[in-house]
Amino acid sequence: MRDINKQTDIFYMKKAIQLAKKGQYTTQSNPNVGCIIVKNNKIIGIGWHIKPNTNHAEINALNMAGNLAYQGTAYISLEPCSHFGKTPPCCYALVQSGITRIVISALDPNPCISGNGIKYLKKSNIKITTGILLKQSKKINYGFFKRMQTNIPWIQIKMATSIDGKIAMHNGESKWITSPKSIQDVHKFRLLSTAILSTSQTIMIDNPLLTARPQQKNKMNYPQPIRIIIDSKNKIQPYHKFINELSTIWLIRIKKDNNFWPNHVKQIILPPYKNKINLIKLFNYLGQKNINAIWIECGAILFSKLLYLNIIDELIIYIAPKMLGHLSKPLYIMNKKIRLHETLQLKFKTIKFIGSDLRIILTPYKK
Ligand code: AOF
Ligand code: ZN
Repeated sequence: MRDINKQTDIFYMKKAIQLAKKGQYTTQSNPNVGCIIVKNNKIIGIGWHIKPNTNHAEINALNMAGNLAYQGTAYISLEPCSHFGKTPPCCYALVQSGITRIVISALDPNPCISGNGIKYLKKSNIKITTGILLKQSKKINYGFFKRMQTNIPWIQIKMATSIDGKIAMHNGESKWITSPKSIQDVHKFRLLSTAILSTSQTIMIDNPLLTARPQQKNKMNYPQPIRIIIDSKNKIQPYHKFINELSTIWLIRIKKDNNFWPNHVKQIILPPYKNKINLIKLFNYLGQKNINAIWIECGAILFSKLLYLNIIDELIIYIAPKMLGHLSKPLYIMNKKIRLHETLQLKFKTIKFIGSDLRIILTPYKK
């Protein structure tokens, strides 16, 4: 009997997680949450969180279920909130609806909720089951969980290389090492991120727009990630091509310049370390600004520094079946000769063909 109940819980929780995913391009910096209300084996309410400042998933599902929710069961992919944020607590609405059982996947890592939602519901005599499909519900909120637990965003870095690990020719030429299919794949990742981070060096060399440009028409109107440029020497000027795109830009600098910048461009001043931006302080700052997930596209210098700092969560490496030769530019730069036992250790996570290229996702081997 217990097993049958568990199968039923998994069945509905899967649906709640699918609903949660509908918000994956729009909920930043809130989590993706889905909710299903069931009574007598029938779904009577569904809801998901669409974007900040709007109803949470549970409220949308309760609104749909109306009075039928009485004595029903709610399946929610994240612990219902117990706080007055931009919206009132979902726990109160759930108790008022007369729901008698709530199945929750993950506890909310938000310190002002974590466990308090469940405590409140239990006190109100609601039966609680937790931990159903925990891995899946965390996976759709990797950025939110990491930021809430560490105050630092989830950090992904993308590089494109040849089979011999080179990222540009000796003269800097690098467009395009990988195929159009890989480039399209990158746009999907960009769209899922809260921010895209790069450097003024990359802007000077590649002149990119750093916007997310998915091919599918239904995704074209989703909010654009914030573009963050590390620019410690104030090299970025109002005439650079990417400034013409109107999505938000943050120039991370040591001091402001006196240029007249359009409204979507903000200069952010951070304390320097040896005349450069202190990267640890930068990521802490971005966490404080509620940035859940950062997608980095940069050159070998920043890539190597971030690996050295052991601050990256995932490396996404596109490998083209090309040989650029030993005079071209390497992926990883070190300022000293090292022995084999001193090398940086990574772990393979996934590998996939993207057109004629390979996409390898790796994680650093954290000690
Ligand atoms: C839920 N259901 O659908 C979501 C929750 O500022 P607010 O009021 O929107 O609250 C945001 C916080 O609420 C967010 O940090 C997270 O802890 C939780 N999100 N909770 O019960 C939802 N999106
Ligand atoms: Zn809520």
